[in-house]
Amino acid sequence: MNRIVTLDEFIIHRQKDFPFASGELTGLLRDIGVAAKIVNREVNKAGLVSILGVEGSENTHGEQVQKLDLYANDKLIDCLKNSGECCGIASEENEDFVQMPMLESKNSKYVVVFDPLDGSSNIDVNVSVGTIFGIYRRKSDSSGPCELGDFLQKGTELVAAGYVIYGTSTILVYTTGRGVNGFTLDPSIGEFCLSHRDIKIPNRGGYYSVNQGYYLKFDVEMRRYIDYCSDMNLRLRYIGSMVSDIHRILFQGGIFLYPNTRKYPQGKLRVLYECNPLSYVVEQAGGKAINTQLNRILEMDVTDLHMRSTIVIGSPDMVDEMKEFVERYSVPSVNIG
Ligand code: P6P
Repeated sequence: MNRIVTLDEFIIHRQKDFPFASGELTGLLRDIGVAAKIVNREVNKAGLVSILGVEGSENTHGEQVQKLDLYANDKLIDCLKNSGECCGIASEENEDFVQMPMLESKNSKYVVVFDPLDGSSNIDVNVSVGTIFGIYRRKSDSSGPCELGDFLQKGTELVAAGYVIYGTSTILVYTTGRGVNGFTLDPSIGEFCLSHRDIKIPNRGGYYSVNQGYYLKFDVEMRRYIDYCSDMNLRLRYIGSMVSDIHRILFQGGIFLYPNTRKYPQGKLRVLYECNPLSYVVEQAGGKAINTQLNRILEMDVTDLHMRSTIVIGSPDMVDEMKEFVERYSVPSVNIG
């Protein structure tokens, strides 16, 4: 039987990969692990306590906020604030970035972005949800407060990224640019334990993941590709929680698409705390992530904390195939002056 390797032990051991690491990144990853355990506890008993149901408020995107969204957001901020390892955070639930108190002892070098509870509309029906996070090195002077520019960085600048999926088991998956590893929470000891070492995405898989309900609203090249997936007898799996759909694809192969629709002409998913962190993980596992203009997600300029993008992400051979459909069938937009 393999020896149990906890997340903390793994992070500290891997710190040696970063010769100039001062332990701050290690501390940040551990803080996120603690927050995930706290959120997991509430997600798992959401049906038992009165934190279900719509908070009533709306978040910055005009979406009804579930109480668990707010709870997860608060816990992540609290955990990151306590250790002083980061100077600021940007969250789906906050219109602007949040300045962390400048603890005298630390001129923290990092900022953290996260979607505290992705797919939260699934909470009430006990379907998997997740937390997505990314860590950037700040660009502003570490002697002062963080600035907007610290967050508006390309995905290629990510120092670390990952997600937690609260499903049949709770799994934390992350990368620091040297491969992808997964840790399953063992409730009996309250530790995330290494369960999926050096994850590699299959070159192709038997699933495609898209909201088929929007089919008639997709551009022609997207409809042609979805028809092709169906002709190839791929199975459609779409949970409405990006973390869950990407997690399946990471392990079984496949492709996830969220193209532009009339409601979301730029695409629905947010670049900073959904597309970039998940694209970083998928690329580190050998996959690809582009937008429907065929640009690499991680190289997109981030011009707003909540900017949205289309995304096509998953097994490399399948993303390449989809690119061929766009090149073959896309109708150049006619400039009518
Ligand atoms: P739709 C959840 O709200 C989310 O941001 C992603 O997790 C998910 O993939 C997508 O939106 C679902 O959107 O329009 O298909 O309901």
